[in-house]
Amino acid sequence: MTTIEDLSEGIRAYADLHPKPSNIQFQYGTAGFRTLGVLLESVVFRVGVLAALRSKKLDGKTIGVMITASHNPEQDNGVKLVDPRGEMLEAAWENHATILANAPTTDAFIEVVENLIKLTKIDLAKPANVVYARDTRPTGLTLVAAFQDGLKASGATGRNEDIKTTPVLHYLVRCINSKGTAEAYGEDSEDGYMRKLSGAFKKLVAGKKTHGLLIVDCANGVGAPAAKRLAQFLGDSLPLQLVNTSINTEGALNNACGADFVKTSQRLPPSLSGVLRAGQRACSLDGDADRLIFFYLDERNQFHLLDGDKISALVAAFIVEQVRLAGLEDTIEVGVVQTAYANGASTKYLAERLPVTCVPTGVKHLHHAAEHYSIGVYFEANGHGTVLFSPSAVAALEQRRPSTPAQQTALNHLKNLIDLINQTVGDALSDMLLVEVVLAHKSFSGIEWDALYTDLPNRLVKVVVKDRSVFKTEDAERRLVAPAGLQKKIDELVRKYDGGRAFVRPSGTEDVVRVYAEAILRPQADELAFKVAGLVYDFTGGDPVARPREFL
Ligand code: 16G
Ligand code: MG
Repeated sequence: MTTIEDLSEGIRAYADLHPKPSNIQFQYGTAGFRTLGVLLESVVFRVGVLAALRSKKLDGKTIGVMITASHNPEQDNGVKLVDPRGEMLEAAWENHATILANAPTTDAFIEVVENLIKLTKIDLAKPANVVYARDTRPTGLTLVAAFQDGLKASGATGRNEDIKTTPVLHYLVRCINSKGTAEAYGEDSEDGYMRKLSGAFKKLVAGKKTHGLLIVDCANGVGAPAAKRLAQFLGDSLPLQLVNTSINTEGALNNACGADFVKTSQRLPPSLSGVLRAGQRACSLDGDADRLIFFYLDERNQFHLLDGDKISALVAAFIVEQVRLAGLEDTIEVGVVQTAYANGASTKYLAERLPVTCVPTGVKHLHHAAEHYSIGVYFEANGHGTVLFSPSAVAALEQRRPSTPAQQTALNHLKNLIDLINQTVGDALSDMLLVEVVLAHKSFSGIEWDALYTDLPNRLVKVVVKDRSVFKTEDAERRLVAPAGLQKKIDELVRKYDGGRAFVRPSGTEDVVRVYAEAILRPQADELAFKVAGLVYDFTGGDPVARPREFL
């Protein structure tokens, strides 16, 4: 397609097959478009056109598209775009995506496409290349077909990767675009990814003891086939027992299992009771395998969560240690990025050892902040995160001439970590191997890892309000600026609680306001959360009769 007329004609030939539902407004949010899968056909068709345009805009570089709704219920689906280096879509284009998705008719859609081409000065003569994949959801295949129509309508070349994890798709995008350059990221195939990760893992644990069988809860999602393949590559270096692998059982995806279930309900997936033994460690992936939560049962069969904060503490301390052992502490600064949801005890533990930054919720904020450190460790408490090695850190590692065998060993470890850790996005399988490396090096079981610090009791509640857009935050979402006066009331309340901390923010993914509270004692954390929720409810002029009982 080299002219606007050709493109308009192409779109006209397909767009009416995928009309926009009239009563819905779509929004490209923190995780792309996400809603009931059956409502998304028009959106994915248009994302096909958008991905083609994005590729043309970037001189034919390959753009990634992932069809997934991650940890959401099985009937939901979603779609997001991946930029050429494997990172999330540039913010300005999120806006373009929303506009394209909401054009009410084919004519209106063609008009906004033409406007976008003019506005962003796209040369339509450039090629368009797109690689795409989906998770295991039942609506995935139909949506892929609609998406392919979008590619056909715009004359783009598509590469169908079928069922893949979100992090593998990000990996592939980076590999394809960096092929043949000095920054070549790896072989552009899932097996290439498996080889890279497992190869680095084996080098990092050579001569160390891993702690027996690791149970992996695959959330009955796309992580299951990927973990199965990874287990073959790992062989004896890390025995895995995969559970919740039923990707074809209706209703099973993310149902009472997976990282989101474990983190939110703070308990063992019922499917693991009788499977997980006391002292043994296990981990849960989410529905698209970009989030990871560990846990174990103690000798009294009590459940213990090892969440993103615990992963961050374990990994950051290990990397700091290796940098020091390599004699590079003056050259490489390791820093950590968290959000307001990070447990206060984790922030204290980390801040005593290295610089810590707090940013608003959402992976893109953490990712960008982590890029400012030479080695940036970022994890959300919910288990999404990774470690970024900056070009200057990579160069420092390459140039370093070690003067002792111990320095040489630490240097090798750091270089292998670059290969082990997915540099494009949080990756449950890569993070799982990373945790296992550190545990093997430290001879830690889950119990010693958990003992790095003790979580402050905390409570998360959501409040349904009339209009969540009236809630405005500052200071990385830790304080409210609107509605006026509410923050002062929260401050007065928090002061009454020993070790109390609480904050309120509008959700980016649901029509609710979230309240987080922590305190030294469990009942106090609960009480503080509910009292703040009550304040939120009152301030939004809610009907007192309808005021939920637990907020009283
Ligand atoms: C999205 C974000 C996740 C964040 C969550 C918060 C990405 C890829 N995902 O799932 O990072 O923790 O939203 O949800 O950015 P909330 O705004 O509803 O609390
Ligand atoms: Mg996910």
